[in-house]
Amino acid sequence: MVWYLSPLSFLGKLCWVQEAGYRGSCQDEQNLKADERSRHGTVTPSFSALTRVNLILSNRLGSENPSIVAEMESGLKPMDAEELRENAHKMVDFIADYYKSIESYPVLSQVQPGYLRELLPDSAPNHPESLQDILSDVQQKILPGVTHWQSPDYFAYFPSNSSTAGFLGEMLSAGINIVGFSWITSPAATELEVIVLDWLAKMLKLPEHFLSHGKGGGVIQGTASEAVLVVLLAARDKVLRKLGKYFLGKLVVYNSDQAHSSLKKACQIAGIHMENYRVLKTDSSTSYALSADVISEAISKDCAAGLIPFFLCATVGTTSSTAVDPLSEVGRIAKSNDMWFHVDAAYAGSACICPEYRHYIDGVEEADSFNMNAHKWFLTNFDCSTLWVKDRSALIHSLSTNPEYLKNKASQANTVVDYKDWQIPLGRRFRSLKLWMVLRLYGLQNLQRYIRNHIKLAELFEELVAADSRFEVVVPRTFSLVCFRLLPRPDGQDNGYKLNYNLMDTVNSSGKIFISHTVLSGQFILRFAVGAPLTEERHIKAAWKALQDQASALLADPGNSEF
Ligand SMILES: *Cc1c(COP(=O)(O)O)cnc(C)c1O
Ligand SMILES: *[C@@H]1O[C@H](CO)[C@@H](O)[C@H](O)[C@H]1NC(C)=O
Ligand SMILES: CC(=O)N[C@H]1CO[C@H](CO)[C@@H](O)[C@@H]1O
Repeated sequence: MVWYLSPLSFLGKLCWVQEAGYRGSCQDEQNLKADERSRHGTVTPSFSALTRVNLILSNRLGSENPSIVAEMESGLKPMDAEELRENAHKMVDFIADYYKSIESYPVLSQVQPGYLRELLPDSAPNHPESLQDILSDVQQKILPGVTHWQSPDYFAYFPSNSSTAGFLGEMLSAGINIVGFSWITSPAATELEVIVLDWLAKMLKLPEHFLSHGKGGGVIQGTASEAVLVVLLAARDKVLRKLGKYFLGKLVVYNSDQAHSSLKKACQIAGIHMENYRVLKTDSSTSYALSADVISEAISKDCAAGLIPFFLCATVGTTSSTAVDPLSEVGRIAKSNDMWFHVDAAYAGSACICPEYRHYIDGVEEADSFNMNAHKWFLTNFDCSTLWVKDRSALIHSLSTNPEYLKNKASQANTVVDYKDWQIPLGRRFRSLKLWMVLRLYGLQNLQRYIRNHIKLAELFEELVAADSRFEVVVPRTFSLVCFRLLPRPDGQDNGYKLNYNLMDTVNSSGKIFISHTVLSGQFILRFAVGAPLTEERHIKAAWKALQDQASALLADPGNSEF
């Protein structure tokens, strides 16, 4: 087995990770583009964008440089240290320039579906092209199709705040490029992950049983979706080992109507029958948190019908409105029914490193597993989702394999962690490096300050909304997300649905800011999530002004009188 790294794929990775940009003047590029298009037509759709960037890079690099062309003719030299140094410096400049000018781009990409096929040739070039040309293409053709998640005017979904530390860790990981499935494939990768997850667990004051010295431990998954899938599999197999595999059709999973769709997908993958996937109702009386009575009632009903409740997922910081399920109560119900209790704190978990927000995960002691996305609100570049389990053997039981070709002394002796047995894929990246960088380069106090600052900015936005009687804040703000809406006219027909949809649509398509929406109790709600890396007070104020101006225009338009 050979895993292969070239400077070209390394550059493509840097570029991809950070949605890199390049400020170049490329007058001739336009002509070249038209020329190429007429010669080549459109691109084959089946390449992934990343593969394409790498392919373009590997084919173009060197057309300016005769020695590289000669090398390629006599046999490719894909990892030359000096070439890497030179080109990686250029790439870093390119990315730094992107961050410097990020505010000049429309936040939400303004392209139409299929735009890129028009711009790229339909097959890969035969001869190398230059890095300069490719970076020009990134500027001219790729960046217009990028939605700028790191822009200070980005307020949609949840943030994905990158940082210099996260970036450097990602860069180092791409540079070393190990595939760390077993301890032996790079002991440092496994051991650093164990240590860093223990550090983070202590910062969150997670219960001792999640730490590596006991029966539990932490692992980095790619996403919260993978995290919930692996624990669902562990829980499923644990109960089926007890009851027998024919009981699969009787297993019931519970979450609230505010929980993330990833659990539903996990059920589909894990073979849980969809009619046994329970979506429990929440409403404004609990600010959209699960209520213990609703859960108990659903469980009793299922038990009476001969079904087997086995998995209960609570959310701390729901995706719609950052509702917080009451973990202690929910956990006690799970325990008394012998169910696996999973806590999804993908977004809000980060805030719990601050003592004043830690109480939101009180009750996590009851949990069998706990998940938080460091790539959302913890300055760690995507992807890095941290998962802790109370009993790692359940996970390993479900996910381990032991083929001959992977056998080695350390694994056989059972003295090491082999993370391949804690996740779906075999191969895994050295992701702990970036989390380690973030923790070391910033330190706990700065990270706390950073969370508090975002929450303060969200508070400011909430105050601005509350001070304008045309608007309302829909649910109390808990973290850095504000849910609000423009109030409909009293005689409006659709309870403000169209009015608010149009408000979102016009501000988004202006390119000035990017917000998203949700629906709560049938109401169309606007979501304003603070947390992009460069957001400051002035961006909040400007965003609010854009929203107010648009609202005034919409309300003044006689065509909107039915709202
Ligand atoms: C974002 C989010 C997820 C899904 O995250 P991925 O890492 O993209 O799978 C799951 N749950 C909650 C509460 C989230 O906010
Ligand atoms: C924001 O507005 C855009 C452009 O009008 C629209 O296509 C998009 O659906 C909106 N974004 C979200 C997240 O709903
Ligand atoms: C390094 C980086 O980009 N992180 C930023 C994340 O967001 C906060 C608050 O807006 C900034 O202060 C950080 O600099």
